[in-house]
Parts: sequence; structure tokens; C-alpha cells
Amino acid sequence: MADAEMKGVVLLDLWVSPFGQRCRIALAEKGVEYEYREENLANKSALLVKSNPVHKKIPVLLHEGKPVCESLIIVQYIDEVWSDHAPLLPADPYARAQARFWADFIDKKIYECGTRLWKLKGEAQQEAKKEFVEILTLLEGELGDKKYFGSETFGFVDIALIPFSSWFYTYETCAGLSVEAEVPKLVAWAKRCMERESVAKTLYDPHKVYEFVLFLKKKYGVE
Ligand SMILES: N[C@@H](CCC(=O)N[C@@H](CS)C(=O)NCC(=O)O)C(=O)O
Ligand SMILES: *[C@@H]1O[C@H](CO)[C@@H](O)[C@H](O)[C@H]1NC(C)=O
Repeated sequence: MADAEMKGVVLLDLWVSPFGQRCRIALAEKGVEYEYREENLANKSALLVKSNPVHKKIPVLLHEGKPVCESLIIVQYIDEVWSDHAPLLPADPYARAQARFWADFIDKKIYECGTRLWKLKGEAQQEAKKEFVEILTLLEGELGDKKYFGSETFGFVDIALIPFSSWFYTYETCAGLSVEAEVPKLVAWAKRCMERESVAKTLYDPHKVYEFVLFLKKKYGVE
């Protein structure tokens, strides 16, 4: 392994990945310096394959040569290692369990349902749309009138969800949906998150994300 990988922090990532963006936001919140390495998923680096032999997916965080995989696990690892900065997870065990529950809910639901919104057509797409609104409504209910999911402080659940906000435009355009009309409080929360430097400098223009999805549509032969 090269010297740079044995020392410090390296992130194997892909610009548009909401999973990778979670890690970038967490590293920025903690003020960690790291080397960002863009992967080409059509031709993965030997380091990626060696570091994540099970899934062979980005993101991977290399800390002093040791790989950590899976974005939510990486964010929790970052929280534990750089514990001298403001915590991302609450201290109370019950509150931690709740935060993990919602992050897990986001993981199980948003990406998969969102993918159906741009990949499918007709009735299947309508079904996905109904489900997507239900998912967002549940999340909006959990947010309630709080500033962030972690009440006054930006934290774990916010980090799990916010990268998907730059995909909302794509979902809306592909499926004929207005996220703001359905869940206005959630959209207001996303705007609040965007005021944080860690988020603003990590997320991409929703139109750029849409262009990327158009490229994916071509690749998968979706109309
Ligand atoms: N559950 C994983 C998901 C990561 C993931 O889906 N990564 C995608 C890019 S967004 C990937 O590397 N795909 C490459 C492949 O499947 O070959 C996480 O949270 O880190
Ligand atoms: C894949 O990447 C390797 C190393 O970065 C390079 O040498 C090789 O030519 C690439 N293969 C293709 C098919 O692009």
C-alpha cells in the first residue's frame, strides 16, 4: 500500500453518490483533513476492490490504512474517532437508538424507491410515487417542528438524509411530482441544512444530478 494510504485519511468516492456525500459532510463537520479519490465504477481501482472485497462499492474510508465500509458505519466511525468535535449522534442510548432507526429507515426506503421513480413508467411508477410520498411524509412527521432531526443540532439523521435532497428535482421531473407541495416542512429543513458549509460545499446542483440520471437512463435503456 502506498504511503498516503497508510497515513491519514483517504476517501474512495464518486461525486454524485448520496452515500459518499454523507461521509464528506461528516468529515467536514468534524474538520478532518483527508484525501478525496474519485472512483470510476466502470473500472474500479485495485485499492477499492481490496478495501471493500464484499460489496466492491464506494464509499470506503481508509484511516491509517484500515478500510471502513458502508456509509452509515463510516459516519458513526468518524463520530467516534473525532470525538473531540461536536458529536453527530446523541449521547443518550435511547436517543442514539432512535437516530439509528431513522437512518436505517432512510437507507431501506429512499434510494430504492427513488430509483423506481426514474426507472419505471406507468402504473409501476405511480405506485412508486405514492410510496415515495408516504416515506417523505413519515420523515416529515419525525422532524415535526424541530430545526434538525437531532433537535437543535445537525446530526446523524440529517446527514443520512440530506444528500437525497439534491435528487428531489430528478424524482420530480421523472415522475411528475412536487416534493415541496407534499412535504413543505421537509423542504424547509433541506434549505436550513444547505446553510451549513459542510452541506453546501458537498451537494451538487440538482440539474447536474438530473443530467447524470439521464446518462444512467441511456445506459440502462430507459426511455
Ligand atoms: N449501502 C451502501 C451503498 C453504497 C452504494 O450503493 N454505492 C454505489 C454507488 S452510489 C456503488 O459503489 N456501486 C458500484 C457497484 O455496485 O458496482 C452505503 O451506504 O455505503
Ligand atoms: C482501468 O484502470 C486502469 C488503472 O487505472 C488502467 O490501467 C486501465 O487501462 C483501465 N481500463 C480500462 C478498460 O479503461
